[in-house]
Amino acid sequence: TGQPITCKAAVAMGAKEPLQVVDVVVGPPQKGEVRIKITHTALCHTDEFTLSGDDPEGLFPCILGHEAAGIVESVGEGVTTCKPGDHVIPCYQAECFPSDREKNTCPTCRGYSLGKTNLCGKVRAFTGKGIMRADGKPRFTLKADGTPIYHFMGTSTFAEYTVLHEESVAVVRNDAPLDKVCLLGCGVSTGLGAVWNTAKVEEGASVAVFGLGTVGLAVIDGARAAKASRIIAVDLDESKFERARAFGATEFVNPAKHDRPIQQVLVEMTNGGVDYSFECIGNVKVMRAALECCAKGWGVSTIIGVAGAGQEIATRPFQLVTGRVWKGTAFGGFQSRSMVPKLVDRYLNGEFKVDEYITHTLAFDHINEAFDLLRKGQCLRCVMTL
Ligand code: NAD
Ligand code: DAO
Ligand code: ZN
Repeated sequence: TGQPITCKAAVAMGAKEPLQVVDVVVGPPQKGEVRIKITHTALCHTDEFTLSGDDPEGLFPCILGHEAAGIVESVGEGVTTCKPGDHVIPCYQAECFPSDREKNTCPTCRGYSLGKTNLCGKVRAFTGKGIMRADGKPRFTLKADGTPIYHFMGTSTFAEYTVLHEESVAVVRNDAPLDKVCLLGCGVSTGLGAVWNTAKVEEGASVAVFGLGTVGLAVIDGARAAKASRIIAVDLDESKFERARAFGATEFVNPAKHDRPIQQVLVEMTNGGVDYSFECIGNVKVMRAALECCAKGWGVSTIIGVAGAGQEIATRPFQLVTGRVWKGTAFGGFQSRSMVPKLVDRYLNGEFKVDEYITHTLAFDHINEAFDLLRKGQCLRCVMTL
């Protein structure tokens, strides 16, 4: 079997500390594992959330990163769905194999669950603890003193080489530009899928989108592709409106410019409420507004934003009694390994945007600057080259 590889990784030594770009040793892939040369990685709020120390599942030292692309370097025993040289997108939401569903060997997926959810739990017990299934250990150690370094979300893409469970690897076509399709590993796919899979927006529908970052813009682009008739973009930062228009938004609302609740403003604008709304911020008060701006009888509100640990949502139950529906989505409801390659095809077909989210590019050793850009809210996606 393979040899350990010494390479650079950005290690989070502790909460709130800047990442340290240092030498790490990446063990060979064991049974059911894949070692990947990461070529490009972006970062997103979940990396920052864990680094901030607020993530109850956060472990240190760890290697963060979950929105990336790369090339398979080697595979462990028994791996059949990818081979060295394959271009891949790591998937933080894993997907078990059809044989698992048939034989009931996945702890969460059953034959009958197909199509009901993408939340496969095949490797969740390990990825949540930052370790690998084969031996319960991480594959990373610090070169300097051999300290074990935990994995993150089953992906750990802030490293030149990483090791994933086979269930977390989506193989994509070799002509896809890895510096762009890395974004399909999280935010863009999430927004598109929320519209297409979770809410199932239909032609002619009215849509309200709260928060115009990468996720909200992807919702707008997905709603445009679904031929929504009105796409109302909501953000406190009006500098976001121009880009939202380019993505397909038709109307723009700044809640701070109104002296009454934003849900009331939207209900008036739409003569009774929107057909679909999406919360793309992670603010529990906005989640309430997003539900309550929906049409009585059928309006569907989808929560995408991730709120801080311990926060709770509230509304009057009468909102649901009178037919509004509250939903949520993780990775846009896409079955990751099987659907991400199809998303790559559709992107290359020109069906939705990807390149337009990349507002910054940096070399990997400038990763702490990328975190600063994210914290300042000036950047949609910053793609780093390894
Ligand atoms: P972002 O920070 O780039 O965008 C958030 C936007 O919301 C900003 O434009 C900001 O100005 C705006 N905003 C903030 N407070 C507001 C308010 N009170 N009213 C109106 N607008 C407000 O974030 P992003 O990368 O687009 O991610 C959005 C959320 O989606 C995050 O919480 C992220 O963790 C989550 N997310 C969820 C999934 C999932 O699978 N469910 C996947 C990826 C990201
Ligand atoms: O617990 O079974 C589970 C699924 C956990 C993954 C859910 C992720 C949702 C939010 C991710 C934020 C962006 C990376
Ligand atoms: Zn499963």
